[in-house]
Amino acid sequence: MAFFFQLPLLLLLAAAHGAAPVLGLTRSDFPPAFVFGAATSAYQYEGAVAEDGRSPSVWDTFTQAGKMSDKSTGDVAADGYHKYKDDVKLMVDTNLEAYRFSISWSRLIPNGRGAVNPKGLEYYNNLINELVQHGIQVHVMLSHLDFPQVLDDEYAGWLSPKIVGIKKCREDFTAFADVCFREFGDRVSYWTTIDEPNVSALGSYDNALFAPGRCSNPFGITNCTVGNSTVEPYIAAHNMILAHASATRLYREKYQAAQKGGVGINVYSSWSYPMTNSDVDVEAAKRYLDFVFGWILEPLVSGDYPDVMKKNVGSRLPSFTKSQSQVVKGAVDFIGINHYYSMYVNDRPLDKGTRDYSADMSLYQRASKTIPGSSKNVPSSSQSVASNDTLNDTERIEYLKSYMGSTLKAVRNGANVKGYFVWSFLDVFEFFAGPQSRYGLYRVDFNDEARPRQAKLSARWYSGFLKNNGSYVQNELDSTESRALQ
Ligand SMILES: *[C@@H]1O[C@H](CO)[C@@H](O)[C@H](O)[C@H]1NC(C)=O
Ligand SMILES: *[C@@H]1O[C@H](CO)[C@@H](O)[C@H](O)[C@H]1NC(C)=O
Ligand SMILES: *[C@@H]1O[C@H](CO)[C@@H](O)[C@H](O)[C@H]1NC(C)=O
Ligand SMILES: *[C@@H]1O[C@H](CO)[C@@H](O)[C@H](O)[C@H]1NC(C)=O
Ligand SMILES: *[C@@H]1O[C@H](CO)[C@@H](O)[C@H](O)[C@H]1NC(C)=O
Ligand SMILES: CC(=O)N[C@H]1CO[C@H](CO)[C@@H](O)[C@@H]1O
Repeated sequence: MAFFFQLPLLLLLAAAHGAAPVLGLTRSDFPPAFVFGAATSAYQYEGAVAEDGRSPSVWDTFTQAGKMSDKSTGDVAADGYHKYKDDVKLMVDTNLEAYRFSISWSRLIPNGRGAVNPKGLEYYNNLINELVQHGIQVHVMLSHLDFPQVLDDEYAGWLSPKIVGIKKCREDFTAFADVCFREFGDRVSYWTTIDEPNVSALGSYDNALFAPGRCSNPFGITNCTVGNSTVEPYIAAHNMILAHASATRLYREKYQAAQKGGVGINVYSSWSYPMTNSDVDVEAAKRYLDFVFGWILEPLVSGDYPDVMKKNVGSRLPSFTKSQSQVVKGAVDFIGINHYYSMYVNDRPLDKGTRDYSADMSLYQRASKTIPGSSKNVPSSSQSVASNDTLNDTERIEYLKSYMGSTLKAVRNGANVKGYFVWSFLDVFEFFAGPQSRYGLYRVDFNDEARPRQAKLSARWYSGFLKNNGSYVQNELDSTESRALQ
């Protein structure tokens, strides 16, 4: 099984955990077939939300209702729908070897199922052709948090509470995947079905940070009026796993022989460290991994959820029928690992009352061993880096160096890692904070209608690394720095 690391440019803890930069790291230290890329996603990048036949996704509804803390929307985002050709040129400047983007389901199939939108098809064909012509390997994500609003209206999207609904959701996702494999599979060999099911299940159905924003009190960030935080995240993730498996099976049966590609899923993957050496904390750190990775990956490996999840969640955790279990088991050609940071974990007795996913984990987590106050989401220190709008983003370069160095160590230790993708190629509309959060190698000016791009120092650095086999010779960095800052 192969792994693609897809590392968002967040901080930091990994640096404290043996991710020290490997001195003398060069492109050719990595196997030639290893790919270095960068990524974006449809809603975050494209804009043009009401253009050329695209129908709304749940994120349009969510942001247009003013649910982002800064009231921002992705209506224009980075305007990639109109600027993709220029962006591919920037990718060429960056010597990017691979690019991962996602397909807007509601642009390609506006009714959620049925007729394909010719304009949507044309856009993705153009983008893919542009990449192929420039020798950039194409990686496609099928579902990156956005989802046609019509399907949410019809059967609550990933929830599909009735059996028929569940089946239908799977059918619709598989049919969407089928269109993508059929139309683009001659040029695309790397398919990821679903981005971070954990994040999507919890953000959308537990804490309501993400569209469609369902939750039940007291678990949401808002006054919850619709949803059920104790059960819905588990149902959603269950359906995502089934949908993933179903699309994978379709690809294997219908396309793989001719197209020779593969299908994977990507998981959110913070590592955990026990806060103390006590048995209960060590146990809690393992339980954390079972909840974070195991929730999604254990079914794909063994056909069932981790035991500790079954125990703590009980009847709220859906179960796989025998035949579902067979479809799910082994349904993955590669795994994408989205890594942001690691957590310190303490045991906490299981609450007796109403529990959601966090409570089911039965632990406390915090981003720092020394700074108390646990963070439910990202450590605040990482937000400050993302909100730093400087072009002189030396911290981002340090972060990349250190993660790439650790990835190289893993490769040398025998890990079958096949690639590394930076999140994000350019600044995009971030799901957590709209345009306030900037992870891009390229800066996008969201205050300017034309959305101009500017290379950050990290783009120059990455470009040099990829081109010059060694690149971050200091004097070169100095000269690119002055160029980047002009
Ligand atoms: C929460 O929403 C409900 C239903 O819309 C409303 O009746 C209630 O007043 C709201 N509570 C608060 C604290 O806003
Ligand atoms: C959520 O679902 C569970 C299990 O069906 C049920 O016991 C609970 O009352 C529901 N909670 C809400 C807020 O609807
Ligand atoms: C860029 O940032 C680094 C580290 O913070 C600093 O040493 C350097 O002087 C800065 N360069 C410019 C041109 O501001
Ligand atoms: C932004 O980052 C630069 C260099 O990476 C640093 O010098 C500067 O202090 C940071 N600014 C803020 C507001 O954190
Ligand atoms: C790249 O650099 C490494 C280390 O300096 C060197 O061993 C290798 O031969 C170089 N490869 C190429 C293709 O230049
Ligand atoms: C346990 C775990 O990793 N949960 C993460 C899943 O995604 C949410 C974002 O919605 C994170 O906040 C959680 O930490």
